[in-house]
Amino acid sequence: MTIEFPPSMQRRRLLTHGGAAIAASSVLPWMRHARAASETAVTFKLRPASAKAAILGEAKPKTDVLAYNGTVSGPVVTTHQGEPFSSLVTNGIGQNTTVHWHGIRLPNAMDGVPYLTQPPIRPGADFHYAFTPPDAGTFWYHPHEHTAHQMGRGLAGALIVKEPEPPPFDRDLLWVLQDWAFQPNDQFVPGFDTPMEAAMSGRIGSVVTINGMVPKPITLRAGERLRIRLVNACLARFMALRFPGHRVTIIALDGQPCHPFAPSNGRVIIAPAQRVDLQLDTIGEPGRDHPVIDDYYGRHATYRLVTLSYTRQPPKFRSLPAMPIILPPNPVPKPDLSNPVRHHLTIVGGMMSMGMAVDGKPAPVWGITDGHRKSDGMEPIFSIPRGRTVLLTLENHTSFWHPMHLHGYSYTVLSRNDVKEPYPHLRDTVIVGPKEIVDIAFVANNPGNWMFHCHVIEHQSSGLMTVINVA
Ligand SMILES: [Cu+2]
Repeated sequence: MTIEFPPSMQRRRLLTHGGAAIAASSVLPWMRHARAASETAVTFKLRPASAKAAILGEAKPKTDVLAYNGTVSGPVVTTHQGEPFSSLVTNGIGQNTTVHWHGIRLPNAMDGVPYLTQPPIRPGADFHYAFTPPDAGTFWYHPHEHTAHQMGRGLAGALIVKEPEPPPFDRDLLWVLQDWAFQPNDQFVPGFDTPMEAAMSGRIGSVVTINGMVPKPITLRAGERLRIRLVNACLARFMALRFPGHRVTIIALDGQPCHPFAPSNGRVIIAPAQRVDLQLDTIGEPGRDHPVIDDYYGRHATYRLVTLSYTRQPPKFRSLPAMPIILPPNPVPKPDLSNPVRHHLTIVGGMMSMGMAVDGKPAPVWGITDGHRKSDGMEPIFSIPRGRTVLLTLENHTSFWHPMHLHGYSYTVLSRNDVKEPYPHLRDTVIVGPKEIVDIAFVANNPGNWMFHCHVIEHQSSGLMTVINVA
């Protein structure tokens, strides 16, 4: 089984070696003896730079983008659970940048947050990232400096950490989802990160792409079992994907395997920065087409994301659907809820709290408070003793949805509005709806200063961020 990408995205495989057995312990692999450097001398080179991309299809003019190694979305970085990985990033754009390896539980110095975990990578300079991913799953990478401008122009890519033993899917599909606001001349609408975008729901583009291109029909054969890895790399767009004619099963969230479950009302909700791994059994008839629909923003904004197009071949010999495939669990330590450290953070701001910007125009103000004070830049809002379980209550006082991302950790989502989650699961980015209260918990086993922020990028850049310290 291989991970399939469009031909334009195929890249040489990075680290290919036999799978090492992963001990299911709470000890993070980088704390164990790393393998000799000579065994893993391969370094994945990433160079963000200006490029032109055929986002709208080959027949249309190309769009000026920012791209890792010349492709939008970026090259698929494939690595292996528990094995050392490294990447040399050379800044080819005229602006500071960094790379954040979203969802990976890695050492703080490798987290890619400028002025917090590293100095920014200046134009022409480089930075060497190295870490050993403890968890197999679907992750991604993107800049954490001038994020709305750089990610909004194309800088984002998938990071796949493979299981030691490949799960028995017939095919493994990757869908990096991005959206774009185009002008009639096929270039981006200028003015990323505007006060208006920040005050509302962020920049939501009109063109949605899979792996950097307006999708063509995806060919399927009846009787196959597919893994579909969804990565929402949009600045601000939420999605609710429906697969009429199919039953889909969610098998992992934010890279972390979960107890397989059918999405509520058949809608696979995926917020900016979230990932969902689906099992889709191709139970359609040979020769038939089935749409994939996104109806997150209601009836008037519903559109067909892509068409699943069955070949005329007879079904592969198999009776489908069968039981869902359960992915092996990752070694994330279980929270001890008998005596947790408790904290409560409140999300405030939005349209109703426009402040005054320097130029006299109103500017939105978002923020996170602990009840006494508002978060202030890179100053930690609280500190947790290492090894303790944290029970963190997130309260959203605003009228907007916020996908809240904690760096360096995968946390358990316990409850919403005091109602236990039907399927307890791990996340690195959880949606906190308008006026909603969400309880999360994690074992603070990874020391450092970790960013905690909304992944609607325009919200983050106008204040919806803070830092949590693990001492
Ligand atoms: Cu937000």
